[in-house]
Amino acid sequence: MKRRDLLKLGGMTLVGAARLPLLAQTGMKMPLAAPLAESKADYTLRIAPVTVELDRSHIISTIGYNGTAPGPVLRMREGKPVSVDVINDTDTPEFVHWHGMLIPAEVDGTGEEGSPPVPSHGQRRFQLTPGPAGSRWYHSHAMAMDDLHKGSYTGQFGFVYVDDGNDPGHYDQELFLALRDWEPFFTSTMEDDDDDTHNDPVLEKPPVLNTDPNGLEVGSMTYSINDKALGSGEPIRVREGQRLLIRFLNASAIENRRIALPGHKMKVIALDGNPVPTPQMLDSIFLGAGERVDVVIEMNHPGVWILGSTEKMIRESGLGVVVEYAGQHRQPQWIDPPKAPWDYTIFGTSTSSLPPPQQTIETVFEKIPGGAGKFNSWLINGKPYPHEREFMLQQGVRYRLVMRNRTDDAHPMHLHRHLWELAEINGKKTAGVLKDTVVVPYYGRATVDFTADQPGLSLFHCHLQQHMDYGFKALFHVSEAL
Ligand SMILES: [Cu+2]
Repeated sequence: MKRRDLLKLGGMTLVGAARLPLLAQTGMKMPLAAPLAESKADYTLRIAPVTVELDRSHIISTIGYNGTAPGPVLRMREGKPVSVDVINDTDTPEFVHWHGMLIPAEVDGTGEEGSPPVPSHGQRRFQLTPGPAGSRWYHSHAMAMDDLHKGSYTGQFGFVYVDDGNDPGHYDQELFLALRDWEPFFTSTMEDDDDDTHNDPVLEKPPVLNTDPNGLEVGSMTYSINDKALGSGEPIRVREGQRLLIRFLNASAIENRRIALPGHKMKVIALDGNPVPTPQMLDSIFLGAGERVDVVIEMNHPGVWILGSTEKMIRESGLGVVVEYAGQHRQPQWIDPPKAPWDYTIFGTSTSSLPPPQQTIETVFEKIPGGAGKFNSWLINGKPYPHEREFMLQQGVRYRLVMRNRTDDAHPMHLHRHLWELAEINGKKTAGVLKDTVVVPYYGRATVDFTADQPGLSLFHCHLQQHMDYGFKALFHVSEAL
């Protein structure tokens, strides 16, 4: 049976009359005692309006999964096929994307790749084999354009942890913390300092800059970690001597973030869910939209602390959580960490254990200020989406992807259904760091290597929703090996 048939089987409406012909078609044997209509999926996600109580005086209304935002942490076993029923109680078709999973386009949850939508007031069953192991996540992949109540602006996000059964368990508590902003609005003054700064040479700065006025961008003034603003909800309660494993996710549709826990170092052990060759002890970590960072923290500095954004305004507007040692009662403390540029290459090694790339794909990113009327538009290689059959790849071939960012923003770039290995960031070489998203520094360059091992369409895009919606995406066509 082909994957496509499985999906058809899974995605069909649960009406008895429609069932039998499909089963006959696929040749699948189904015991009469357990008709599919009554078989329960391993997981169910219900998309519906939810309220999120950020704090007692601030309750927002959005769309979420299973009555909450973020949705439940789904734990799956690597390589063990699962079924997921997605029920859509809203008025618009939806896509549930499994970010970081190496799965067929049919179940990847991306309209551009041809994944079928979950119809409004309908449902669809997805069957997928989770992998690779590590911190993955699921979120809406619907287009939003100028509707800030759609796609990744809503509360449709949650963690999936794919377990390989080999967790050595060297920690006392495991926490899943998603960084979020809420109530987005259009603005012409993005006054945040989301740590886009770097001291590297600006290799891709154009000799002549486009000085046309910028279009409106998306901003926020309301933040949380998971569903609570700083100061509301329960603190993270710890004891001296404990080890905390925190899996961070930047689930923002809008911005990159820097996070610190004063008085403590964070040992970065995995990026985008994949263990790094060279773990590092750091004062703060940086996450582009869509990225995950796993850290281990030794609780060796008793007190009451704020774990949160290094930007005062954002932290005080909710992006933080109190960490309280047993027996300590005082005002939560914040101390600014030393400034340090984020450098992916320190987590790497000198030589790759993977085969060298055979071909190079060159990409250049540009912004057209006001190119989409009120908003900016974004070009890859001089063109907005779609790039008619521009990126034709062959299954099994290892590619080097060069991303040249000729804009004044840092862009978190993501390639669906593939894992890439960082090769070079702003001229600094590295190897062994496996990721699915990478922040390409402003006027900078990132180079990654990946094997085109998933046939079909794979979407390559900026993970900021507005950038993606206004042109910053392309399809890689991977032709099946003969
Ligand atoms: Cu972008």
